Amino acid sequence: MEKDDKARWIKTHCGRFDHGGCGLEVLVRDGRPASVRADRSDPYSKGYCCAKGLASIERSVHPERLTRPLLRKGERGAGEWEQIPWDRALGILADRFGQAIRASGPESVAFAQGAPKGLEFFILMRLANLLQVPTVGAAQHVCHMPREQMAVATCGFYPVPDYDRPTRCILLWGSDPERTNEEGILGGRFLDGLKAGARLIVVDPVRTGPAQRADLWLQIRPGTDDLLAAGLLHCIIEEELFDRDFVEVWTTGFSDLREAVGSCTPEAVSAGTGVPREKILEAARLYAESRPALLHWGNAVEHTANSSQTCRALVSLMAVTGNLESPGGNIRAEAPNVMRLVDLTCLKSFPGRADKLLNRRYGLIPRLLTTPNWILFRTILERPGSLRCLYLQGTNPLLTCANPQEVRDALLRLDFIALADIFMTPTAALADLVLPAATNLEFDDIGHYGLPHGHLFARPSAVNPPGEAWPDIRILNEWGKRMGLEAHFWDDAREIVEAVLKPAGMTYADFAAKGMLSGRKPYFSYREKGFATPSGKVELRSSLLEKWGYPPLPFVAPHMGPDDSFPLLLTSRKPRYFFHSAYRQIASLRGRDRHPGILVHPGTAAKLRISEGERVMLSTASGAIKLTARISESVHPDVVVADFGWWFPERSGEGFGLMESNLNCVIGTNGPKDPILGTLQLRALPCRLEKIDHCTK
Ligand SMILES: Nc1nc2c(c(=O)[nH]1)N[C@H]1C(S)=C(S)[C@@H](COP(=O)(O)OP(=O)(O)OC[C@H]3O[C@@H](n4cnc5c(=O)[nH]c(N)nc54)[C@H](O)[C@@H]3O)O[C@H]1N2
Ligand SMILES: Nc1nc2c(c(=O)[nH]1)N[C@H]1C(S)=C(S)[C@@H](COP(=O)(O)OP(=O)(O)OC[C@H]3O[C@@H](n4cnc5c(=O)[nH]c(N)nc54)[C@H](O)[C@@H]3O)O[C@H]1N2
Ligand code: SF4
Ligand SMILES: [Mo]
Repeated sequence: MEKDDKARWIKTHCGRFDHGGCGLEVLVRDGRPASVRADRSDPYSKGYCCAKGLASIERSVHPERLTRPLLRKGERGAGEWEQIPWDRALGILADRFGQAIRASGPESVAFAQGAPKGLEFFILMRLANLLQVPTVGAAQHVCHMPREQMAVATCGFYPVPDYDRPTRCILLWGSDPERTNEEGILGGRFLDGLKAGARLIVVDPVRTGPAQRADLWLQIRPGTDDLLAAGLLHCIIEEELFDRDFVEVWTTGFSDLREAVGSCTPEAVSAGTGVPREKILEAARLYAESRPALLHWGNAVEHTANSSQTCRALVSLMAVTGNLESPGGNIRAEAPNVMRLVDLTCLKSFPGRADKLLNRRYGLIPRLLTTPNWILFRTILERPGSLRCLYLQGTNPLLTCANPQEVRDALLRLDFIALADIFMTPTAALADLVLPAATNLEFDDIGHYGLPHGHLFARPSAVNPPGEAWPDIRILNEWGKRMGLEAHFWDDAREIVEAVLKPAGMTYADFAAKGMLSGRKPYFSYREKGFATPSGKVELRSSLLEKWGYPPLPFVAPHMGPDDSFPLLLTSRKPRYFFHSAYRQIASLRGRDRHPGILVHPGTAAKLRISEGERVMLSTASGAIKLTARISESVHPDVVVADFGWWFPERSGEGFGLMESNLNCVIGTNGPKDPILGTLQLRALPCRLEKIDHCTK
């Protein structure tokens, strides 16, 4: 879209720095972005905006942006590229994928998606489904699917914390909304809840910002969330603090649950989690006796090999305390009346899909849209030739998947790799075709589509994309038409947002003017309709899991403990100033966090003779990386907390230092996995920390 040349402020929403949601105003002068600020009039973010949002322009005009389609010239990874026009790039995409599909069937090609950024994931799913391609690799097994799938199996919906109504207690579990705005619940909303008087319980091994504000901070030993959740259930049941009326009328399997958590006494839980017995009792009482109370959960509960049952136990906590669908508790947020996900993704065009998922070979739940990316890469290695072409969209698996060596080996086995990104990355460097994508300032997009909070945010473009960069949805739209799917794609990709909004009876211009669209939040709707489970009740004992052959009750899995070789326990969290592996090249953000670090308790550091700022070697049974020691009282002496997602864009000549500080180098893919969702053990790994000049490797 050509922009006029008057200076004007354009209202839009932040995106691609986390799940997004803050209202931004962008000053555009002569078609160029000149300034960005928080939109104080935004009803959701109310003027809240972080350093990343303020770097939106810096990202858009960054000199290292990819601006032309690039075709590999030399060896894979040699960094020699030929700039080619879009017409040729699309021709290559269509030929390579078309040939593979004709010769070996749609199962011989795959797509992969990173954390969804806007509508592009759903258009990618649409293309996959129309082509009957079952394999779309993604991180969902470690990001939202444990919570979502287990909640839906248990109570028929995904219970989101209700910050719209006053709440008396917030139980913040494994999330730090001040750093991450997990799922787009802005940290500001959490802080508003506290200001309005809610008591706060934080379950986190790190003394985070919220932990410092908390009435009760449970400094949990990493990876023992299943035990703590079972322990709270035990106390609430044994002390009869549960909501008796709700439990009697609206749940099944209460006595089975009681039995399942029977051995999780405060003493046993204290021994396993490291949380003092008194604090466990206090937390159980505070959460159960404050009505309403909300449980605000995060990604950390999805990073162990027992993620499903941990999430089941947490939903059970919401249920037995009567907080489901209760104002100020955990509620069901309906999506606004826009095009439904099944329609946008053309899910019904691919009837046998679930049976064709690679997930079946690993016995995973038959309800996932995507394939855990470790299964995708393992299949390439273990069944040579079965997968030939891969299209990666907004993902950098060499940094974000466990065992990057395995990822690299798998990528190199493929006949053809195409990838869309906004910057050159270590993964893009191995591709045959690299496509330049646009950022949210550069095209009209819809934020939070498909997220469970029931809000959509308008992200109208402020400027044109640099050079020949295209929005992902345009790339997919044009590619789809070249695959013979003209009937299912649009003449112009700009029609996509109009089509999505049509059921709401509005145009994109109307939506952009409104800024935000919210669905209904019906409280206590189960009283009329029951819960959307086979029994119509909250299934504390899950009949669906039982039917699919999994344990129907939450249980506590064995926890990996430190040993003589690996005496410490490693965990991690998301980077405050970056999005996973992205944006280390943005100067204003890099200036705030220059080097990959690891939090170490002063006592531990003293024992190891490690000082602040010193480079150290972190080793696990799977590998070793170098990090900078950050000595901090915020962690337990037995625990270290490493930064995630690090590579060095400034070192393109030496492979970006890919394996040097990449957290996933110390995380393996051979260990235990969650049997229902395939979650890898990303946290709570036994490890060792050494001075670099002392280390044995
Ligand atoms: N060890 C460990 N591993 C983890 C996690 C962890 O906590 N620990 N977290 C997991 C989680 S929750 C997730 S969601 C995944 C994330 O995994 P990925 O999504 O692979 O992570 P990113 O590094 O954000 O990769 C996104 C890439 O998208 C590019 N990008 C940004 N915007 C756009 C766009 O609009 N279009 C295109 N085409 N590209 C764009 C960025 O430049 C970046 O290179 O990682 C998972 N892996
Ligand atoms: N700045 C920024 N924001 C982001 C992202 C980003 O990369 N950067 N990524 C986005 C994405 S895709 C996601 S999924 C979300 C995730 O956002 P969050 O849900 O906030 O997840 P994390 O930051 O991974 O971890 C949250 C907290 O878990 C704690 N923790 C670590 N191990 C354990 C444990 O074993 N048990 C418990 N109870 N807590 C533990 C950490 O100390 C941290 O405070 O963030 C989104 N927002
Ligand atoms: S908090 Fe998230 S949505 Fe808000 S400005 Fe920062 S990155 Fe953007
Ligand atoms: Mo995520």
